[in-house]
This record gives sequence, C-alpha cells and structure tokens, in this order.
Amino acid sequence: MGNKKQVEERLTSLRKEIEYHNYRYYVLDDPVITDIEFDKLMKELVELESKYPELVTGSSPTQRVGALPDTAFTEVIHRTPMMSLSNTYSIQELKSFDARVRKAVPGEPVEYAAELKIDGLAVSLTYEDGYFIRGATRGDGTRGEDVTHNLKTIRSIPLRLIHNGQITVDVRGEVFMPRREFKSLNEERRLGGEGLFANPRNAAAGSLRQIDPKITAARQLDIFAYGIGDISGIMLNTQMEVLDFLRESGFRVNPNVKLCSGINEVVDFIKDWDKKRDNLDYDIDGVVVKVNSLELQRRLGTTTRSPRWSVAYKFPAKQGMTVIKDIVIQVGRTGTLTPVAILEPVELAGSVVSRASLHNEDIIISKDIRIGDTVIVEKGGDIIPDIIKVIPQQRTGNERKFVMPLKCPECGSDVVRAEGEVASRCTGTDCPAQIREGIIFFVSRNAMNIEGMGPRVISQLIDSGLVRKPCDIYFLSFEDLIRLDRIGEKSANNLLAAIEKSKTRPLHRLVKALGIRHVGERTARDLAEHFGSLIKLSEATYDQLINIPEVGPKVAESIVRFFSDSENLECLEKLQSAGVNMKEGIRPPLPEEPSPFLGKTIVFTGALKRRTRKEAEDLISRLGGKTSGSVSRNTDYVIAGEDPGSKYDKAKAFGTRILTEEEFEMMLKEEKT
Ligand code: 1X8
Repeated sequence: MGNKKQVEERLTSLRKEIEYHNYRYYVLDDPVITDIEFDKLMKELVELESKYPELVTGSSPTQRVGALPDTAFTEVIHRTPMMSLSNTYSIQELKSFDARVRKAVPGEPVEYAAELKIDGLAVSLTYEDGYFIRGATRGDGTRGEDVTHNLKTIRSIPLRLIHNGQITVDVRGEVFMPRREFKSLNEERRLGGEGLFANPRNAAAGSLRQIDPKITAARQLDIFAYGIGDISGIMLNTQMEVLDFLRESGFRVNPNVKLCSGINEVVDFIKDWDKKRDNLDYDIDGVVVKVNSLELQRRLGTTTRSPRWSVAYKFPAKQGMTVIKDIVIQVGRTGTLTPVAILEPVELAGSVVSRASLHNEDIIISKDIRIGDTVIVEKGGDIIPDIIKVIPQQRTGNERKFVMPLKCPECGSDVVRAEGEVASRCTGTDCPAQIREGIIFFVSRNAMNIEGMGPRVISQLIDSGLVRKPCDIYFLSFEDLIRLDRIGEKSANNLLAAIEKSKTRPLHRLVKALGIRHVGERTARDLAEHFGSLIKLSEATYDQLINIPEVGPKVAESIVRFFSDSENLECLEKLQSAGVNMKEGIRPPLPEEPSPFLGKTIVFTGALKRRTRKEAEDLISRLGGKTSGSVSRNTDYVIAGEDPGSKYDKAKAFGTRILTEEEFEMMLKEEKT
C-alpha cells in the first residue's frame, strides 16, 4: 500500500472497525467476531502505524495502553463542577427529600429516575467534537487529577462517540473493579506477599493512580456512565434521555434503572436492590434518586455543594472495623479444624457480627492476623462474615500470634496437616465434634431432611449415648425420645414420623448424607445413577469408580476408603435392616417425544428468576439430561441467568451454545412439561 491517501483510509476504517468490536465485546458483552479475527485486525493496525508513525492519532485503539503523557496526574479544572450528593440513610429522610422537592415546584408532577449507586470512583470524561480528549478524577469537585492515560485502558470508554460525531460533552461516570477481578487480584497479591486491598473500591482507586498504564490495563477496570456535565450540540429533556444518549454514544450504562412516578416506587426499587445486591458482580452502596425532568432540575438548582434535585440513599454498611478478641477452633464433620475469630461485636448491614471464619492456617499467616488486632470485617453474600485485612497501624505490640493446636481441642487426638493441603485435620475416629457435625449433616435439608432434628436434639441424643452414628437414628424409640429434656409426647411422635419419612428418600440423597469426603450433591447423583444401589456402590473398586466420567482419583480413593471402614459397613447394614431406601427409585419414564435435553450436558451460571437452581437441575434430570458444575468441551448448553459467572466466559471461549433463561424456558415449554 503505497499511496498515503489509501493508507489513511485503511487506518480510519481499521480503527473504526476495531473500536466497534471493542464496543460489542466490552460494552454489549456480545462480540460478533472471534478473538483471533480481532487480533488480526489489531495486528494489521499496529503494523501499518509503525510504518507510518506520523499517522498515529491519540484516539487510535493502539493508544489505549500508551506511553505516559506529560499531562498525567496534573490538575484539571472541571468545566462544570462535579457535585457530591447529599446522603440519606432512612426511608423517612428520603420522603422528606421528596416533600422538599414537591414544595419547591408546586403543582408539577414529579417523576424520579432511580439508579444504583456504584461504589467506585467518580470520573469526568471530556469529549471534544466527539473525541475523548481528557479524563479526570473528581478531586474536590472543582479540581481533579488528569488520569486520561489510565482511563483509556478501560475498553468500555469509547475513544470516539458513536453516532454523535460533533458533540462536545463532559460525561460523568463511576469507575469500578468487578468483584471477580478484585478477588483474583487480591489472591494474586496474597500469593506474592503483597498487601491486600480492603475492597474493590480501594483496588480501583489504587489502579487509577498507577503511573504505568500497563498495570492499569491489567487490572480490568470498568465504568458505568450515568450523567453529563455540560453539553453542546444536542437537546435532552430528562435523565432517562441522558442515559439513552450515553448508551447510544457507546458507553456502558447500568441497566438497572427505574423511572418512578413517585417516591413510593423509589422505595420499592431500594428494597428490591437491598435484597439483590449481593448477586451483582460489582459493589453498590445505595441508590441514587434524581428528578427526571431536566427542566425541573434547573428550577430546583443546587446548593454550594450538592444538587437539590438528587439524593443518595445509602444502604447500611457491610464493612466495619473491630478487634479480634480471640481465635478459637471449630471441628467440622470431616475433622477439619477451622480457626474462628471471636470479635468485639460490630453492627454490619443491620445485624450484629461477633464471629468470623478465618478458614485455615495459611490465610491467617498470609493476612498476618493476630489476636488483639484491629481488622476490617465484611458481611458479603454469605451469612458468615470475612476478615478482609488487618490495620497494622493500630497495633500496640500486645497482639499474639495464633498457633494451630497439635491436639484436637474436642477429643485430644493428634492434628495433622497433609502435604499440599491447607486444612489441618483431627485424626480421631471418635471425636464428638465430628460425630455431631456428621449427624447434623446427615439430617440436613438437602440430605435426609429429617424435620425437627436440630443441633440441640442431636447434642442431647449424643450426650445420652443413644446416637453415635447416623444409622442409630433409625433405632430410636418413643421411650428413648421422651426421656430427653424438653421433648414431649407430641414432639417425640413428630420426630419419629419425620425419621420414618426420611427412609424413602432417593438414593442420591442417602449417598450425599453419608458425608463421604469429596462427594457432594452432584457426585452423589452421578454415583446413584451409575450404580443404582448403595450395596453396589459400596462394593465398587477404585478402577470401576475412576472410569465414571465425573469421578477423579481423589474422589475414587475417598469412596473406597469410606467403604472399607468396618464401622461404616456396619452402619450400612443397620440402615438396610431399618428399611432405609438404598436403591435408585423408579426411574422417571423418559419423555415420549425426544427431549431437547436428552443426553445433553447442561451447565447453569448466574441466578435464575423462575426456578431455583436445584429445581432446574431436577427438571433437566427428568428430561434425560445431565447437569455439570463446570464448562468443558462436552458441555452442550450453558444456561445463563442474571449476573453469570466465569462459566459464561469459558462457554464463550469454547463456543458453547449459551441460552438465556427465557430461551431455556421456551425449550421447556416446547417440551410440554
Ligand atoms: C455518584 C454516583 C452516581 C450514580 C451511580 N453511582 C455513583 N457512585 C448514578 O447517578 N447512577 S451520581 C453520583 C454523584 O452525583 N456524586
């Protein structure tokens, strides 16, 4: 290609094409070409630009991870100040805001846009004639820092506005680090002995402050655009139109927005998201409420610091600071010793937290957690809170290091830690803690589901010597039970009925209930299906087991070990003589018409709206399909619910067919189930 004009044309079209595919991939999550094809385009651009360096432009996709410009981190004065929002912490305060607004614009119907409040860093992105020329942090609202070099690495920031070629505008948005990325970054830092980030927001802030944009690029930051500073060249009337404009210009806009006709609808939105927020792949710390009409916004105006037309409703904090009073040991069903931090009680997200699992010895060492330390605790999606990190500045010198005990605190047996494992284990065979936890597991809802047999009753049964193994449950008499404290005739009868009912559970429930190490729900199903009876399973050899597709060496070995234990075999005999179902129940008849799921392997990811994961899996099973926990080349379909996880990305990489929940439901309907 010799002609300069031709070269320029090719460069322009290549850049356009590459940015379009960036947009499909990073903003829409819906690429239309493969990574290989994309790389080919990028390679062509890089080569052409290196031949014609004078034709390289600042907005070329090759410049996303570029050199550090002279302007990096210099002061930027925002053309329109970046206001902060006033915060509210209760519905009552929110209603006062609504009352103030309506009083200020009497007679006007007031609609609100309710949006999620992203817990990240506010930035302003300046576009001139459609080109991204500068990006800055919020700073004090008037002056921020120039971080253009780092913002350009965020692929969901368009270097050039789509469809809106000539516009000059300041786009406001929140830069954040997805939770998944935060977890893997912290894990990497932990392994590398580097300090941990307390939360995704701090990690995002740390990443934007990097001098080397290559480091920022590796951090996978993302952005949600939610507003504009000033704009010239287009007329907009409402906040909802602002969001549409941003979306059409090529920005990622959070889809979880609601136009509310009054404050009560805003309250519904808040309540809904307070419940659902743990399922998102990014942190939110509240809901932003804005008067929808830009005309009314102008009439309401601003105070010196914040707009009168908007307010942030903040969810109760999930993180807090507290002190570790002690570290105790909990012995689990399989003998694992779990260190647990006893905390100075602290209120998080509306409940008082006084314990946190420390998981294992390695985590305590790598986070350098000591008794007496001041720490940051967080209540995440799970009920059990997590210690995020220590604040070493708060140390007095009186903190004590934790040592894993050499003897089990429950039974005095030796504690061992196997080579290559993180868990320390009690070697006792008669450890009361293991027995108790094993029985709690056996009767639990997803195992044999014996209603009314809670931890208190189980402790009583063990203490009185009536139960030592799960099978003993099936030999309890009315007289045995009513002799226990706080168990009357009625509860004794109810318990006996529940025990009786549990005898008819399907085989896979029993296999799971036995609590064989490494045999979870899915493996239990595979084993039950493969062997059809517990006796056959108990007689299986290592070689037979390893030949089952889903069973690996660790699982096979664990099963063989379980069934070579004479006490376990005795227990099986007892279960059998008690009449507990040990056979795969009558197989549901296969559907008459060929089911679209017959013989197919299906993987679920993300939250389903219409059914629980378990119900969906049972359904697939009834339709002759199989479900699996991870995506492989053998996966036929991945069904993606809300906020799908890494399985989704993997499916994309493999080119596996991905179905939305709606498509999945359609296939089921066609199936007439
Ligand atoms: C801050 C934030 C806003 C929005 C979302 N997340 C934030 N952190 C939004 O409007 N959707 S607005 C805002 C501000 O004005 N300070």
